[in-house]
Amino acid sequence: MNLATYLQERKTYVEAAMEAHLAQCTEMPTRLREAMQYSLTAGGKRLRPILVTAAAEAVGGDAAAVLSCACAFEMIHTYSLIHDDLPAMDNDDLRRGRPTSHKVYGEAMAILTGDALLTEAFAVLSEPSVAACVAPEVLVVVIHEVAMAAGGAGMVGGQALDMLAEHRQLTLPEVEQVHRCKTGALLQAAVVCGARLARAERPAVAALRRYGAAIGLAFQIADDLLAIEGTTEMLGKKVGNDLARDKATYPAMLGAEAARARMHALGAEAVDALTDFDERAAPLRALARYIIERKS
Ligand code: GRG
Repeated sequence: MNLATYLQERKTYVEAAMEAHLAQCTEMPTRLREAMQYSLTAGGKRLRPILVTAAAEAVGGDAAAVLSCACAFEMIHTYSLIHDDLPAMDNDDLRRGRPTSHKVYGEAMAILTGDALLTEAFAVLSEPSVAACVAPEVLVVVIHEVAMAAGGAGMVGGQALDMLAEHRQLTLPEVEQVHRCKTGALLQAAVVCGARLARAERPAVAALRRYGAAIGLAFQIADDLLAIEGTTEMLGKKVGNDLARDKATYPAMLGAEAARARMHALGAEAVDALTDFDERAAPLRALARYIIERKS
């Protein structure tokens, strides 16, 4: 398979679905909808929604049937970026190559935009057209998985741990815990939810959970390496912020080479988790490689 073509096709597919959804959100204030649209359409790799569709297909499901769930993951991810960029957090001016939400809409509206995207994600996940096609017991499990990954035990909790750890010496297991929650939880849940909606058997879900955990941590190590070795043009955001804030990362703790070795080992672990899957998991295998080799 040609990964570049696959990624581009999937990106277009997911973006069209998000645009269509936003066009239907006519009951919210126009300015809020504009701000949601501004951040949602700013680009980005769309990795989480692509993982939802790839995982569904890996277990014999259909990408179209999990498209709402895919959009929900991108909405949650985008909300986290908006809030992460706020002056109270990372105070960044640039995201996805554009001025950050609070720079354009002001802090209060940026907070509300993040809140609305998070809430909208659950509306999309549970909208009647989805609920009509998915067994209620499956949908409830998926909604719970998303909530746990996004909330205090997952992404938000990881962000809190990260914040509390600034200027404090963390151990490597503590750094790993921060990464697994802050970044890994949502990536892992994207894979698991795609598979669950496609009615995957229990062993397949367990294998995909292992795959998701490995790519989740590898993704963050890759991100931390890019933060040292990348440029603003490549990444669409300011580089060097983590160093300035004295954040604990794998490269900072182990050095770039050892961090890279750990990242490659995690990539291999992810591919290994897919041993019992057939050719339909080819995109997931390619995505594991992409996550560690990406330049943005
Ligand atoms: C709830 C405020 C709040 C934060 C949650 C995810 C997160 C924690 C903060 C976002 C900032 C950050 C550095 C997160 C680590 C995960 C990460 C590298 C996000 C960037 O993801 P990409 O590279 O972004 O997939 P694109 O723009 O391609 O979608």
